[in-house]
Amino acid sequence: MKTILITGATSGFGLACGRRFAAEGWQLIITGRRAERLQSLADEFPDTPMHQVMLDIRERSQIEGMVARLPDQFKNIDILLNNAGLALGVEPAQNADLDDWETMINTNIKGLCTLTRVVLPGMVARNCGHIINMGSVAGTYPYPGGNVYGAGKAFVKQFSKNLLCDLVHTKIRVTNIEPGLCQTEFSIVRLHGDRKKADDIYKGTQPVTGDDIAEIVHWVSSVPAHVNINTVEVMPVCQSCGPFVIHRDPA
Ligand code: NDP
Ligand code: 8X3
Repeated sequence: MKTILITGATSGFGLACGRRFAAEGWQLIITGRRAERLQSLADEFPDTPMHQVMLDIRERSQIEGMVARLPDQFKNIDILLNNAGLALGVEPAQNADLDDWETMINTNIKGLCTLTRVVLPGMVARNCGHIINMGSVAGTYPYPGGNVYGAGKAFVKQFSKNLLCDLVHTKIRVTNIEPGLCQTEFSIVRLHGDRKKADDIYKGTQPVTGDDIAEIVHWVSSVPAHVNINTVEVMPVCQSCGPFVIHRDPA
């Protein structure tokens, strides 16, 4: 039975991927801070072996402890899905909350790097595995208020490509998924719990869903073993890029 470790399996993409891989007969290591949500995912699939770990990805000691204490049955990780992450705030840089910036950096960059570093030696020793990172279109296209969130996803993009360089002599695959407008709890979190404002973001659109992303994550992992999907950029059909903005001084 193959094993996938999913960070952020309590909501959105991670939860949808958990359901998808469980339905495909994989066993799961599911992580997140909300233990009751991990339990309810496990309850949905009583026949699927699921190892639940309440984990704050910002804490190196928790990551090291989780991997060191994996039960034998779950030690050989086939896919690491580095999905846990968040955006906080939409303020311009000069007004942004430094605590929000620190949380994004510690979650989206530090947490992702630390877990990757801790899991990789096992994959290299077995000469197999797949690291799937959750990047974002924000890592490629700048927008007002994207500041540290977008810069963090640009880090994830480059980290993914650099991993491929270090692992070129192995059979390990690395993929960066870069979604655009998707409806999950993402906007509620970004807007500090303002559900009305979060709902407004999706008004009149048909956003990408968690299930759509789970389909893509499953697809990148099921192409032939000699094929590496480096990057998948995905937007809903209703989304595109804007023109350059030019500020002109009054004549
Ligand atoms: P959700 O808010 O629905 O899910 C985020 C997940 O991340 C939750 O399971 C949450 O778990 C987990 N998480 C956040 N902080 C921590 C932490 N400190 N420790 C452990 N887990 C944490 O959002 P999405 O599913 O949309 O987001 C998943 C990923 O996709 C993120 O990396 C996001 O940046 C990225 N993304 C999202 C897009 C979107 O529009 N939705 C588009 C592009 C990329 P818990 O709170 O239980 O700890
Ligand atoms: C989430 C997509 O455009 O809100 O990463 O930054 S966006």
